[in-house]
Amino acid sequence: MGLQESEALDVERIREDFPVLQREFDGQQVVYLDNAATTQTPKRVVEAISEYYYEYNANVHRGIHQLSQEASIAYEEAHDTIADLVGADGREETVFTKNTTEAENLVAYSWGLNELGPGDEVVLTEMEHHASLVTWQQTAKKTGADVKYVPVTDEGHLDMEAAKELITDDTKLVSAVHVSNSLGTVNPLAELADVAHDHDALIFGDGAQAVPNRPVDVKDLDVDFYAFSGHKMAGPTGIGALYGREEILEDMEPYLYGGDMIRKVTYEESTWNDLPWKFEAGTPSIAQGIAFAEAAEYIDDVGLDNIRRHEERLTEYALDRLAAFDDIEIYGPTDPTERGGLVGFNLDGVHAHDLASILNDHAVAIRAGDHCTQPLHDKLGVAASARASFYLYNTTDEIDKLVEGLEDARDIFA
Ligand code: C6P
Repeated sequence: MGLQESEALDVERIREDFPVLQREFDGQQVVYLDNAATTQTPKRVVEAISEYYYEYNANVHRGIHQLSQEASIAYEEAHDTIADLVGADGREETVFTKNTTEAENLVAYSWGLNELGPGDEVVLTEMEHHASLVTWQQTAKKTGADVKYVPVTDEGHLDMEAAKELITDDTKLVSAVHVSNSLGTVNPLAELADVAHDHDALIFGDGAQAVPNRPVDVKDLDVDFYAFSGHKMAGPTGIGALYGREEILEDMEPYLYGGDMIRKVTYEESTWNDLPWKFEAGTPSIAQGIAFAEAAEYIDDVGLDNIRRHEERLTEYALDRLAAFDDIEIYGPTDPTERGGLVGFNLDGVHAHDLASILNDHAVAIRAGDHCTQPLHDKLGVAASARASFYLYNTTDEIDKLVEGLEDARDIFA
């Protein structure tokens, strides 16, 4: 299979949008398979940033002058675009944050510290990223609440029967990763939301690995909070979003205090601005916010269903090729339609870091480590795993190069 053969996407055309993919190391063209960490940025997103700086760089919500008005409108409209991307009811439900991690912390500080107490429970999954796991673990410690974990089965799925037992009337929040960044598992978030709501608990969906590569509708999922990062969806670093149900965000305390998040300030008292600005204190990441919206439009133009199908196809191909070796252990579900576009694995006798280093000699970029899921790796009985993760510009030829690199690693360590 080659570059042209993707049924879902014109990959050859798409690759022209990403100049970095032309880079060569020692005469070898880079094969970028570290997209779950950060995706590459298409020209039009980079251009949105330079256009802002060249044409209308100014602070937002502060100036009467033309440049500030243009910047304010573009920054505000970026919220509408991001709201549309995930089916939120508008900018009121769409807070810009630095990334997914900050969105988790925003809810933990603003909601968790005020709403949780002794006897309350927060239910997470065993496959949570540290962004959620550490945040809720520490929030529980501060408030006296307990944390429980929905187990992961040997096949890499959430044990939903156990989830139904664990989520009780004591549960105040369920936080679950939508697509696991280590196993690739797509979790039944809507089903978890039903269980949480049956017990009057809120549910937080971590969409860092879902929004970039599949259609997401927060209303269909019926989640109360949902977070994602710009840099994993063809956008810039330094920007992400928190979706929150409007009535919940209205009731929440601000996360950071300062300029722009207030309505009226006296020496004694302050009142808060409208949503979402109540949660965006100080000068925000204006260029990044505008480029975030450009990235959302880019992936929407390509078609999120097309991206999902393309990733499924690449995942199926990678799973097939890797499964052909009996010294490779693959983590997560075996069915490519039940997982996102990434494959975590280990090659017998070769540490994941050594593997990544040998692959780097082949100009193949993968990630090795615990992928910020240390407890999950402990459960798998390994300190680290190698992970190849795909995006809309990857090809089966690139997966062949990954496999060539693995064969080289095997020869070196044999
Ligand atoms: N995962 C990875 O290589 P930030 O860093 O805030 O943009 O995203 C945090 C995060 C939260 N949830 C999930 C499921 C994630 O995958 C990530 C980021 C990267 O897997 C860096 S550890």
